[in-house]
Amino acid sequence: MAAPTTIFALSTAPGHSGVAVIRISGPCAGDVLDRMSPPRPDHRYAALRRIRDPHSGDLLDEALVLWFAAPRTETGEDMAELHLHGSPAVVKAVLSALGSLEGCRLAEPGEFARRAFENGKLDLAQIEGLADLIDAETDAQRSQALAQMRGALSNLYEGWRRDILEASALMEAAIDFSDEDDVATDAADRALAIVRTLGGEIAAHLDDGHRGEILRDGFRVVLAGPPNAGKSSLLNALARREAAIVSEEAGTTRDAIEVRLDLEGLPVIVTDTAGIRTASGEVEKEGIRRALAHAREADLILWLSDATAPVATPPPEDISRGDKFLIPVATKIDIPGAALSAGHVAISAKTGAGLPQLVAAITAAARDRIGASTTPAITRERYRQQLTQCMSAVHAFMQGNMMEQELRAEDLRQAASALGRITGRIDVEDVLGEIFGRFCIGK
Ligand SMILES: Nc1nc2c(ncn2[C@@H]2O[C@H](COP(=O)(O)OP(=O)(O)OP(=O)(O)O)[C@@H](O)[C@H]2O)c(=O)[nH]1
Ligand SMILES: [Mg+2]
Repeated sequence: MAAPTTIFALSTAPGHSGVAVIRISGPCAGDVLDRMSPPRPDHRYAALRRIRDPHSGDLLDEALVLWFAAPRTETGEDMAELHLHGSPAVVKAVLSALGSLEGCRLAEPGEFARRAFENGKLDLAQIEGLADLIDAETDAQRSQALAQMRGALSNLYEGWRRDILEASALMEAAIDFSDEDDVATDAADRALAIVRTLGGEIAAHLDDGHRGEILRDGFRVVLAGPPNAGKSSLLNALARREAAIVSEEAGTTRDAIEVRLDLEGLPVIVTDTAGIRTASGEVEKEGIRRALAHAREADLILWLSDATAPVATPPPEDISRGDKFLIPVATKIDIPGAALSAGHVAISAKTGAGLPQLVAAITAAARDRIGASTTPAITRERYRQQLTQCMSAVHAFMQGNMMEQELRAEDLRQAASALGRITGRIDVEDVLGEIFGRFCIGK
């Protein structure tokens, strides 16, 4: 294999900032420092240096420079960091100087993480945890992502894979000793016992109510109800800004409008939708179709009714999935004569009355679904698919005929491969591009 090229990129957000960090990884990282900011600091030390253009000798910046010698680095390669003054002009000048050096080029999105994976520094599940940590917006997301990056899921899945490999070894022994009945039966029984326990653990892990995925993606709350119920007014009150247009005209909202809230560390996405009624216009009809679709996919529906309306409109049958998924809300209780009905959270978007109670009810529903469990949860559909495949191989093994030892050994191989694909131990070429491509440049 040819020596890898040396890659570099701005690793902090572009724009004006106090500091901008450029990272360099690859065999020339040390030479780059020797040429642009000599002398090179000691391994893992920082030093103040003048950064110069390697060809003209022009002074580009004065900066803190760090040197990390392979293999104890983030990517496993030689690495350097330049902590420049955070101005677009400084960054541009230094990037262009780096690009002029032979063997150096700008990194592609996710390329630092990819090298860390290829050099065995992080496995795929850990890298996906790292991506989630960079994207985390709330405290609970941060803590889930950090645990995953530090190996919480990888350790769980690798532990299970080791159990399967142990069962596989027992099945191989059963095959080798198939003419000695007791030895073969004994080995197969022990394999079966291991797989049974494991099957129970994986089934419990899969049956998690999608809490890890909801935490990662956000708990989805949909504001629904008849036109003019006050949905957009409530959205604005929750967001504390004029996110949606409010008017006394019925049928104002057409497109679904989303705001993201952080409720006690839990990520909550609130969506305002078109008022549901029998509409005649095509645009409004499409708005209502979308409103119903959002409501069906919601983790929680707030069904709003105007407390001053003569008759309350009940939610349509096809969006109600039981009490757990719907909170009835009576709106506009500041208006004299508003009638309060039992079981409703009563609010006024105008005065703010009842909003703390409503927010508390949303937070409680989100906490109930996401939970505060100490065991790591499945955070991606990719893991769920592999775990499901693993489970079907485990079932095939448990239900299959133990006399057909080769077939049972094959079941176990498939179960182990499914788990290995999550951490990237095997067969992962097809998912790599997709996973790393979603990172920004410099990660
Ligand atoms: N007094 C009072 N008026 C309110 C309150 N909430 C909403 N309104 C009024 O009710 C009317 C409709 O409010 P919107 O928030 O636009 O209602 P909506 O449910 O989004 O309506 P559509 O988008 O048409 O479905 C507006 O004139 C609001 O000012 C409230 O708490 N108190
Ligand atoms: Mg509206």
